[in-house]
Parts: sequence; C-alpha cells; structure tokens
Amino acid sequence: MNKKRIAVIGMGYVGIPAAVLLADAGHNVVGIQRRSQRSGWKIDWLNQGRCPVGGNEPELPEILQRVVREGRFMATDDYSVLRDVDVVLIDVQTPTDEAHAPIYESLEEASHHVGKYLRKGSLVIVESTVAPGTTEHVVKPILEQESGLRTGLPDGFGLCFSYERVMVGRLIHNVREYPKIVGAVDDESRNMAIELYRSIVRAQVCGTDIMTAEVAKTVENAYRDVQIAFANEVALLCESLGTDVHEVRKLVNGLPNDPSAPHANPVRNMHFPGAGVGGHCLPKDTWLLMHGYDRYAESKHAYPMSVLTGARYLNDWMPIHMVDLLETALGEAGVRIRGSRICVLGYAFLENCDDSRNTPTAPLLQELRRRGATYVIHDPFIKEDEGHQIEPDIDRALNDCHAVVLMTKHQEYRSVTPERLNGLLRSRVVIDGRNMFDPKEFLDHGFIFKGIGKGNINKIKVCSRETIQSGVLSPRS
Ligand code: SAJ
Repeated sequence: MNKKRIAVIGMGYVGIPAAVLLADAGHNVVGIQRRSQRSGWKIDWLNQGRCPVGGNEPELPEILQRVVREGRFMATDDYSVLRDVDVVLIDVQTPTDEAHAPIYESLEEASHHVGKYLRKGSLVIVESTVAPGTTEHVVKPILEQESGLRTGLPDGFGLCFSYERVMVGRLIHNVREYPKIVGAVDDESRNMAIELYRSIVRAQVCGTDIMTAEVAKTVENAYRDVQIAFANEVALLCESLGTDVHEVRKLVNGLPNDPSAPHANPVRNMHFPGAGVGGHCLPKDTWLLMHGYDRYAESKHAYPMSVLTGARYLNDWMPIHMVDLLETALGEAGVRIRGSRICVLGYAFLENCDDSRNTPTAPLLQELRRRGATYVIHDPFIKEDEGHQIEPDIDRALNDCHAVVLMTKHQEYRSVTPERLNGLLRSRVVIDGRNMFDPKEFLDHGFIFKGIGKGNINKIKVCSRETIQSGVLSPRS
C-alpha cells in the first residue's frame, strides 16, 4: 500500500484515533486543531505524545507516543500544511441546537480551509456525522468555490463520506474492528478511500454512494433510539398494568434466534427501559436524519413522519417521568416535593464512565428545580459539570435527603443498601431509573420504592411483619 500524506481536521474522539492509527500504518499524518479556548491545549499535549482523551482508552496512549516519537504524527493549528497533503479527513463536531437543527459552523470553516489548499488529484473524506445531503449540498460547493476545481477524480478532487462508529472506552478497537462504510462521489474516490482504510481497518471496508452512507449512519443510531423508546413505552404500560417490564422483556427476548430460517426467524431484542437517553450520538442523530429529509429530500410524503421523532420525544420525557415517580412516592411518605431535598445518584450519561454529554440527569435536575425541590448530585467519575457541583462522597450526598433517585447504573451504587440508607435519609424513598436495585429488599425494610416499569411493586410480598406504613423515619436522635 503506498504511503500517503494525510491531514485530519478535528482532534477529538473521532480524529485522534483515526490519525494515530493511520500514522502507525506508515502514513505521514498531521492533526489540525483550532487553538480554541476549549480545545487548543490538545495541540501541545499531542506533540508531547500525551493523550488528551480522558478515561481508559486501551492502546491509544501507546500508539500516540510511538508515532510522535517516530516523527510520523504531529499536531498544529496551521491550516497551510494542507498544501502538501494527498488526503484530508474532516472530523469536526456537528452538534444540533435547541431546535434540533445541525450547527455546521465547524464543518463549514474546515471546508473553507480545505478548499483553499485543495489540489487536483487529492481526496477529501468527511467523517463527521451529518444530515443526509450535507456532503453534497454544504461541503462540496464550498470546496469547489474555494479551490476552483470540480469534484471528481482524476481531473478534480475526490470526495467521500465515511462515518465513524467510535465509542468511549473502545476508540481504537472500534476503528479497527468495525466494518467501514465508504460513500463516494465516483469510483476513483471510492477506491482511493477504501485502499486507505484497508491500511487500518481489519473488518470489511465496503463502498456505496454518499447519500446512502449519510442515511445509514444516522439510521444506525435512530434505530437504537427507537428500540430504547419501544422499551420505555412498554415500561409505562407495565407501570399502569401492574407488571414488571423486566419480566416481560425476559419472556419476549426468550424467542429463539434462528438465522437459518430468516423468513421464520422470530428473534426479538427488546432493549432496556430507563431514566433517559444521553450521549453524543443517539440524542442528535435522529434530528440530523430528519433535517436531511426536511431540507434535501427530492419529494415529501403526505403521511406525517412520527415514529423516529416520537421516539426522541419519549426518550427525552423519561427524566420527567422519574420526577413524577418521585413526587408520587414522596406523597405516600407524607412529604411534599416542594422544599424536599433529593439525592441524585449518577450524572454521567452511561454507567462506569465520566462522559456527561447530553446526560438525562440535566433535565431531571431542571424539573426538580421547577417543582421546588433542592438536590445533591453524586457521581464517582465526575467532579463538576455545567456549573453543577458534584459531591464525591456518597454518604455526604445521601445525608439528610428525603429520597434517592438513581439515574446512572454505576457499579459503586451496588453498595446502596436499605441499612446504609436508614442511617442517612430523612424518609425511606427510593426511585430506581436503571433497574439496579431489588425492590423486595427495600420494601422489606419499610421503604417506598418506585422504578421505571415496576408496576408490580404493590404485589411484592413483604416478608417482615412490621412495615412502617408511611416510610417516614422517626427523627434521628
Ligand atoms: N440506553 C438505554 N437503554 C438501552 C441502551 C442504552 O436507556 O437499552 C441509554 C443509556 O443509558 C445511555 C444512552 O441510552 O444514556 C446511550 O447508550 P449507548 O449504549 O447507545 O451509548 P453510546 O451513545 O455511546 O452509543 C454508541 C453508539 N455508537 C456510535 O454512535 C458509533 C451506538 O450507536 C452504539 O449502539 C453503542 O455505542 C454501542 O452499543 O456500542
């Protein structure tokens, strides 16, 4: 495979693993990063061989050190290095705003810089997740206008969209082991990109067109979001019908998976209902998909699209439902939510990690404030975020609270037992947003217990003779 000179724009979760793996495969790679307030420090860290990505990322720090030491990777904020490269990867962030519309400021800025230095025969690959139609209607016009070249090899420049599938904690693994999809404007661009990725991807690398690749990326996450919303809606039904959604899920998923008979394959894979859906992907990719439909669809359907967006609204409502469960439970304990003090366990959007992007805990806190409650947040991995002080000591967080609301299934919370809570809480109220606790254990100790999808709580046999009806502890001496 011939070695290429490659520039990767955007030194984040997507750009850094791609850049270091390409350098480790023998290419000459430069990482371009704006010297912004938030991320400019990464340039110096990277050039010192220090990994700017927090948390445990197997192999990433070692590969980064090696390629910097061997002079095959360096980082800069100087876009003029684009003058000498064969391939440019655009890996900048593409968030969505309050109205769920994509914010393309970084993508457009990068495209202008790339266009200025673009040469005949070079290749541009957009790896950032975008609304379908964006590469064609946003990136391509900027590149052509700035460079004066036409899209298409060999006379102009090559253009591809090839999405990433990284996940925090598995950045190197996912780049190497997950199939890579390459959407391209023409065959030559596709072949050039496939050859490049084959130097770092061990799984299949397959080609398609740009629109198909853009749709596939956003659908991949919209699919998971809808699956989670399905589980959440079934959980709400179970709460009302008086049954346990996790028992229902076990029975439903018990259908055999018989790939040998696809047409008759009854397989089911009901996901886990919970206190909400956070992260960098699922909360925004459905909106990118629908934005593509709204802006770039060649034709629209009379039937109003509602399944994917309905799933988004339901998943975003789950933290509010957690506060509904809390208010009901407090009422049973004779406590009004207004003026109550709540211990919120878990700020990260996903268990056992320090990633708080789009965390469902944020809307939960907002709803608690709206209903007049105060709160203490605990998280074992996060110290501070968006102005929220986060209590590192769990007993201090629990002390003197009227209730516990579990939002993230961190391993540490296995140590939250009725005995431990009895000595700390003012009233025995537990709301379980992630099916972490055994309701019976808490009910046996006189707690008022609610959980997402736990409609069978009142039917659980409580074995202790004496149960404190109100769930309110006598004032501690
Ligand atoms: N969640 C549920 N129920 C579930 C699964 C997840 O409520 O059954 C919640 C989680 O608590 C979290 C959110 O959804 O708040 C997202 O969880 P996630 O496991 O999907 O974590 P992500 O956002 O890191 O998902 C990424 C995505 N990968 C890419 O975008 C490339 C996602 O498409 C993958 O399916 C996921 O990793 C994975 O399974 O690897």
